Amino acid sequence: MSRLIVISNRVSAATGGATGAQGGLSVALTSALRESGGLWFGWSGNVTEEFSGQISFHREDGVTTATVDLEEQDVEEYYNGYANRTLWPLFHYRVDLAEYRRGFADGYQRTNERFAETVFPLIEPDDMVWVQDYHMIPLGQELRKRGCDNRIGFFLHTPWPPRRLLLTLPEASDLVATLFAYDVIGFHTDEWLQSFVEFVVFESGGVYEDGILKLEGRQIRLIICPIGIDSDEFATLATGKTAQQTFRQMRESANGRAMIVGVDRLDYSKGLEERFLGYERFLVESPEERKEVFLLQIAPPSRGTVESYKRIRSTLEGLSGRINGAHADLDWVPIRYVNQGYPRAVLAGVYRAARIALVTPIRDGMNLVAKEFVAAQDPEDPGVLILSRFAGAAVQLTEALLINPYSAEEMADAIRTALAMPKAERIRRWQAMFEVVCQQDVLWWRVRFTDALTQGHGT
Ligand code: ADQ
Repeated sequence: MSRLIVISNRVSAATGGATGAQGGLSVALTSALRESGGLWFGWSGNVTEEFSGQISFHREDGVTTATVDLEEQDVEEYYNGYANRTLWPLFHYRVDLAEYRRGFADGYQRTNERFAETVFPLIEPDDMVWVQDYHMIPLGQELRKRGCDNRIGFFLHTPWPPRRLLLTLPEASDLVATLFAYDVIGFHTDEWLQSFVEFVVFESGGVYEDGILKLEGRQIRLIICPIGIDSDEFATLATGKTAQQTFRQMRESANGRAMIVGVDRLDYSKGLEERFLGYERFLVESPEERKEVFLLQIAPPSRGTVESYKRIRSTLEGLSGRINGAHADLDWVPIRYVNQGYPRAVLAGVYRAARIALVTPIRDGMNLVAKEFVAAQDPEDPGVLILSRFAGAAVQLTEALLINPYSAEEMADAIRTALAMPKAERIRRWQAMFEVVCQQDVLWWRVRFTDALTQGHGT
């Protein structure tokens, strides 16, 4: 068995990184790393005066992590800059928010070179290298330049944008070309994969056939590999003591009303503004039903130093204030808007107490909240999932009420449909979704990717 080397921007499972998917992801990767005796490399999250490439090793639960500090300029240009202000908005179709600056692009490239320089000496001849996410697109190529001929795979956790959107990025073709260094590239859905293929075929002259992309004398295997959650853990959490306690608290404070829940990082890609507007429309259109429900929106702030995140935060504060001001009564507030994170066990109890979940991103690579909600439900009396068509999860969770989040009307209709849905239908829909969530869990995802990497050595 080859050792697995995982490389991602942030390593620490406990402290939480940019993608926030630590729970299941770290469980899945940790077990693979433990079994294969590999290691996990990335940024420590710390800033140093001058980059030294000095690695801090840490060993816990049979897993070795190796981290490196970055200079302030790296963090500014690579992380806050190119990753969060250029690629993230662009990859979520928000060209209007994307900032294209040579300084960011250069800092991104430089930092990836630094990562490659640092991690390369740790890689042994038979190791399998797995690079995660948009922070590290050029890393594989930088490893190749240094003589690494190991199998190297790349997985993208976000959507891949359509060709014409990607073309707005000045260095798009060069960035895409760095991906040709990988042996396997994985996407959550066929849609993201096809967008990538279209770019490469049109702009770089590649040929795509039977899952293999051929160009520049190389063969790259492209796979659809939707990430899952640790469904066993989540279903167990949902009936545990903490979750039960939370469940009771929520039901008590709901006072007989149906709870609609939203749980998201405070990010413009999550469609929170659209969600509030859709919910407001429901309040206006359904005077009879509106006081029978309330919306609990949990949204811990993320990437708070970036201007577009400050803006979305203040927009949501304004909107929730306006909606509550216009509709609240002496004994009822339509939106409970909470800006903090909670332990997973508490979230599980919140999900279970909800009658409806609103998961309405304008774009999302996958969306794990949708899957966590499903896993946490009571099989005898499950809630209804209202899910954006533009989340990767919509491909698997077809029994959700699928909506277009840009349409407040569709959202309001879906809330009414969910409230009126007979128990038998709720159970039928939930069972179909629960089966997928359990079968295609995070372990399934990891094995699917590493199997492809084991077989698919590019030439
Ligand atoms: P994210 O954009 O962070 O991940 P998501 O998949 O929804 O989005 O994962 C969020 C995680 O954070 C969930 O596990 C959720 O429970 C947790 N979380 C959110 N709010 C929380 C709160 N208030 N308290 C505690 N925990 C909270 C990126 C991509 C996604 C993709 C994942 C994995 O953007 O599309 O699904 O990576 O590939």
